[in-house]
Amino acid sequence: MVLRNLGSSITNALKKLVGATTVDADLIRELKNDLLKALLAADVKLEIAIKVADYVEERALKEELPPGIPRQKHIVSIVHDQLVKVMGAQEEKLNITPGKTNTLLFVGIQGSGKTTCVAKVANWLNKRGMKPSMVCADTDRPGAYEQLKQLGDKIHVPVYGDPEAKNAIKLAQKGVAEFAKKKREVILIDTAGRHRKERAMLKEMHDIAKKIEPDEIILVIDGTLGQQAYEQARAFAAATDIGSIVVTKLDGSAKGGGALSACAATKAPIKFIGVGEKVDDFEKFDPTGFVGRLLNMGDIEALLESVKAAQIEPDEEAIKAFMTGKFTLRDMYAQMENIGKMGSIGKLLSFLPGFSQGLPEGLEDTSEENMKKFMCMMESMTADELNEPSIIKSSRVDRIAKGSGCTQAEVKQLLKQFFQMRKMMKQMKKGFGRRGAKIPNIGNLNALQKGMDIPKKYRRGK
Ligand SMILES: Nc1nc2c(ncn2[C@@H]2O[C@H](COP(=O)(O)OP(=O)(O)OP(=O)(O)O)[C@@H](O)[C@H]2O)c(=O)[nH]1
Ligand SMILES: [Mg+2]
Repeated sequence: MVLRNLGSSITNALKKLVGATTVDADLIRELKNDLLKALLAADVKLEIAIKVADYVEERALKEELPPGIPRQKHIVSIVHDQLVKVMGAQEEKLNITPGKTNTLLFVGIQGSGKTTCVAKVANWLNKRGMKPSMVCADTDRPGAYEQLKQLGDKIHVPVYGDPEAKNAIKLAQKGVAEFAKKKREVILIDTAGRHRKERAMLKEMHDIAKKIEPDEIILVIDGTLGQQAYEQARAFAAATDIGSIVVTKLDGSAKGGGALSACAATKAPIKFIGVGEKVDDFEKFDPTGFVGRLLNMGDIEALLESVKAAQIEPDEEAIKAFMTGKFTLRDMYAQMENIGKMGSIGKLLSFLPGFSQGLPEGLEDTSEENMKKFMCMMESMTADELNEPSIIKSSRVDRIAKGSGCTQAEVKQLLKQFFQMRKMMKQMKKGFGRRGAKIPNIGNLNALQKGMDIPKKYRRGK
């Protein structure tokens, strides 16, 4: 079903957010647009998609962070919450009171899956030890009674109906009286399919509901409907009091977004979903679990954890040392170890004062391999060398190269980059005054590009 695609495109948008070094208004707007696109692609009605996306943006921008929660995590939970809210917030039970006769009235357009759904719910109740029964109040569709009877025989649930009857209201009343007498706990009433523009049919539905006074009216919606689902649901909600929704046919190529729109139109919760033609192809609907699976929350949580593990704030001393040029290979090594947990070189820069923007796109992969080599080389160095790399002359270069399985040129490359970086730090310090502990936000990468020997093709503005 396409709702899964909805899930994966939102998941991708969330992963982009989680992996970002900084979360600013631009990134939140990007997330909002991705969310909007994903909802529209899943056939969610435009107004509803806009409402969800706008609300996510507003909350992400305005809400204060709960203590100890990273902004990324907070925004992920906002997206999750909003989607759950659209779907009805919590798992809802059928309105059934044990020990009394409960009536459930099923309504919906032609072919939406009502009759199948009546049998599915009856089967579901039967398996849970209740005593269901089914009434065919469809006087419109040829063979309606036979269809329900066949299903009833299969699931061992009694069926009331009269293929010759013409009055659906009377038929429903008779059926309810019959099963109430027999002390069946739940009476499920199947009705004729109707179109939202067929006034007489909608009135008939309204009249059945008025006479029977069911404990719950269940709107059966075809999950493959798409955008029309909203208007359908609204017309039904206007004609009668919809208590819950069952979305059917979510097994095939259903986009499912229509169902989300239908929920918004009736304000009624989805209680079950149909996922196939057989009576057992039926699931209880739990919005939190559903959205969690849809968004692949397990994956996102794991990613959030890895980001947290890598988010080791540089302390004041480290920043001072950094800014006064006392940056050693040891510091570089420690930073790289942190990066290893994250697997992204761009993240290194977010630890360094002033480089909140990360590396230009495309550079990360190339550099990551170099970084691994650099780490091997550093492991072959002595403590003195790590503390003061300027003592590394040619014989030491040779030893380090052999010890790390790298070439001498590569060792020299590491040293060159290190010294350039240290020089750049000194220059930055001059540029930003003497308050070394303050983190400057330079907002561009020019200085870094000069300092890090970035290949021309990756440089900005070249
Ligand atoms: N794939 C799939 N097919 C379904 C599902 N639910 C119902 N169907 C099929 O949809 C078709 C219509 O189902 P019905 O239960 O007869 O629909 P209805 O709303 O009672 O139809 P009318 O009484 O004519 O208005 C049948 O072929 C069912 O097998 C479902 O969850 N998945
Ligand atoms: Mg039917």
